[in-house]
Amino acid sequence: MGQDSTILDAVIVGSGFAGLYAIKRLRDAGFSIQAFEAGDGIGGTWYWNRYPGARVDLECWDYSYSFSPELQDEWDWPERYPTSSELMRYLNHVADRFHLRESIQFNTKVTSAVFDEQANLWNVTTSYGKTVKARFFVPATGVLSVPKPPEIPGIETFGGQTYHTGRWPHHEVDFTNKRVGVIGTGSSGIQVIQALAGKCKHLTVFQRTAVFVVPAKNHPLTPAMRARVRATYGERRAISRLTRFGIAVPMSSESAVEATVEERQKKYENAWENSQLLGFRMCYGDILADEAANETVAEFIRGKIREIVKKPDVAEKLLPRGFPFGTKRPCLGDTYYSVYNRDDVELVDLRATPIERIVPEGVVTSDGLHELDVLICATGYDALTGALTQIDVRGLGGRKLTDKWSEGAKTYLGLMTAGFPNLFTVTGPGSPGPLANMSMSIEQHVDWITHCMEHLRDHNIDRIEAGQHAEEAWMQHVQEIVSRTLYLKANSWYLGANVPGKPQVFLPYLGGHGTYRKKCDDVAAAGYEGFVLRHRAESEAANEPVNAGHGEAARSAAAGMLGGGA
Ligand code: NA7
Repeated sequence: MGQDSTILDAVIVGSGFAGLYAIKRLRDAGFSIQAFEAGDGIGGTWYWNRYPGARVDLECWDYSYSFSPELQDEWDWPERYPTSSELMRYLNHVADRFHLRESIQFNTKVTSAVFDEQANLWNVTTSYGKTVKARFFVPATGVLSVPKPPEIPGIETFGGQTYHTGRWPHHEVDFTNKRVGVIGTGSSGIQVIQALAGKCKHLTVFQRTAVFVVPAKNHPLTPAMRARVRATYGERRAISRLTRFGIAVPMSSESAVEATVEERQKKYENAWENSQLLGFRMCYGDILADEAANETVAEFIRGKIREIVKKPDVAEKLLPRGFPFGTKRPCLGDTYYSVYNRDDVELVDLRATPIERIVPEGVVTSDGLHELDVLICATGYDALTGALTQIDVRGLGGRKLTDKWSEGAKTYLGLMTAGFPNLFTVTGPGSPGPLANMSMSIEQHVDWITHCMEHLRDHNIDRIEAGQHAEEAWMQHVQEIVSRTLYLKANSWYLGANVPGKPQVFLPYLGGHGTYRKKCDDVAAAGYEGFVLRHRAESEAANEPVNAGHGEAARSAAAGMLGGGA
């Protein structure tokens, strides 16, 4: 892009799904880039999440790159839901096939990124103390990458081994004859509990909130199954790009409350037997919007739990209550409820008997000491914003990103945040991100960012920034869409509720992947409406925005654009 060879076009942070694709796309477009990765290998979230039972909860056909038909055709997934090690194998293959490793500096944490507004450059400093200059800063740091340990008094005094699922060691952990405790029953906890039941001496599950767990129906894939998907893979991907969740699954527009009991039962039985993560949500159009509709699913699943779990008092504790189905991410598990029929698995309901402290011997709840040799914290992440706010990011006027986001993250389209020019957030807060197929969301964002950077290069524009009014309008729209749903009725990580002191703002955009994609494309086609662009010459002269004076126009354009709804 530029003349000075010491100045990069972009610094990318991370080498998970997003970082790898950003390296590929930006390099192919002729940009000079450097990626930094904190780990000593690629994989991002999957590099760190190697706990027993770790696997993705979307089918392999959807949770994988779509940019290369050759890659799609040559890669043989062994199972419907790949384990973390299968995903690592895949991502390493991608890195090798497209020669991406040469652009990554491993074992290197980005510690700060400071925008030089005279030069329109990001000064990016790493853990080695070295600073590189780049026109664009592209943190592809993931939405679930900063583990959130539980804040329990005495945790540091525990005498056995302590692990967090999101920072699992890269060596084998031996559980034979160990008394293992798991705190947390989200997706990670559910997976690790299923993997360890029967593989250790005794398993104690510390449950604060019972979640909905629906059957995974995971199975090995045969060549015939793969061939069937490949025959229409292009079509499947094309449909996925238009759908609400970025997956080609038909969504019913019928109402659960208007359906008869028999109709509902038939649909729900079918979803239970032939499930995938979205199965129940797809049964009726009002499940995520209407409490009575939602309760029909919730009660169906509670009925299944009562059937599977033999001890009625344990079944009662496992019944999810107090939040609508789907508003905390449902979990997948084929054996989860049945593990509680084992004598060596114990469920501790923390609502009835809360944890008081951790001592060298184990966990003390209000009903006494639970002795443990191993403590596994499956307590989730500082999601969506945690990784970016760990970096000391400073924009115009030296303003810290953490100050700007102190009352909740704000972005325009989840792509940029006002006051921080030339910084692109991949699947950032305000985009559908984790509420759609992440791999598809990542590709859509990186493609958009690449096109945007090409546009800037072609038009000699050296600065792009989210317009303040467009950002305000977008975040209002994000809130308006979620307020039409039941999502605000749950204390979820979508809201930041799991991190004490974090502002509670619902951050993912719920308008749907397809709708959102179109909005992003329309904005770009309209000359990056709502963004403020500045030509190089103008930057040097008077800092006059190219589309300044369009403030009101941008505002009303943004408002018009937002009219579409979910
Ligand atoms: P989640 O879904 O955030 O789950 C964390 C779990 O840990 C959840 O059950 C929490 O209960 C529990 N938790 C957190 N802190 C504590 C303390 N202090 N004491 C007891 N229990 C606690 O994280 P996951 O890693 O399982 O999954 C994250 C995403 O990865 C998932 O949504 C998928 O998209 C993949 P709570 O519900 O807050 O009462």
